[in-house]
Amino acid sequence: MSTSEASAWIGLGGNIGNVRANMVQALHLLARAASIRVVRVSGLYATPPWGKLDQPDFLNAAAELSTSLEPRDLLEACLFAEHALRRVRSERWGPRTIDLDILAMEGVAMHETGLEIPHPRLHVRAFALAPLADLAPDLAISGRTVAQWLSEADQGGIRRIATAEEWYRAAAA
Ligand code: A4P
Ligand code: MG
Repeated sequence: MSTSEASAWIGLGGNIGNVRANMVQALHLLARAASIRVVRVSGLYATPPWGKLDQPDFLNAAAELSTSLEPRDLLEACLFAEHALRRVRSERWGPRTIDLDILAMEGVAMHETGLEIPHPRLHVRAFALAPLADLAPDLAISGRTVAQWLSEADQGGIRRIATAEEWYRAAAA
């Protein structure tokens, strides 16, 4: 295992229950791991459902982490936090209390069963790109920057409803 730290960006989303509280909790659970630091958090976005349309709007955000974990172990930490928040998987792209995706990781490009980094659908999803652009607009994903992908994506209905200060730091204080 590598001992040096790398930046990682995760996407948070959900559309059942108190999603904002679940996101704060999820970040606290990740930060509790000795090998993960939460460096910065994006604004909070209300987003229309993508993929499966007959479900409530989502809340989405992103966070920049610094971690010495290998990608598989970071995924395990994300799955653990989802499980702790009683995430129930029913249908693909269906409603959820919390979803944590690894969007990108510094120096990592992997396409393995069960783990792809950068996230394979990131560049076409404004709900993930908009919060990520708060943190890393110049990050290169598949040959373009996050800001460039966002400008080409369908941003219809996406609204920034709170700053990081309002939704995360206030809850953490
Ligand atoms: N997996 C592979 N790569 C990754 C990665 N980079 N990060 C695997 C996280 N997981 C990754 O995920 C299934 C498996 O993907 C994981 O166990 C892991 O091994 P899941 O979260 O159980 O399944 P899912 O989320 O239902 O499917 P999928 O395709 O990952 O869906 P997404 O991409 O998470 O999309 N609309 C709006 N507005 N906002 C949303 O947040 N989210 C979704 C779900 C659909 N529509 C949405 C939103
Ligand atoms: Mg997912």
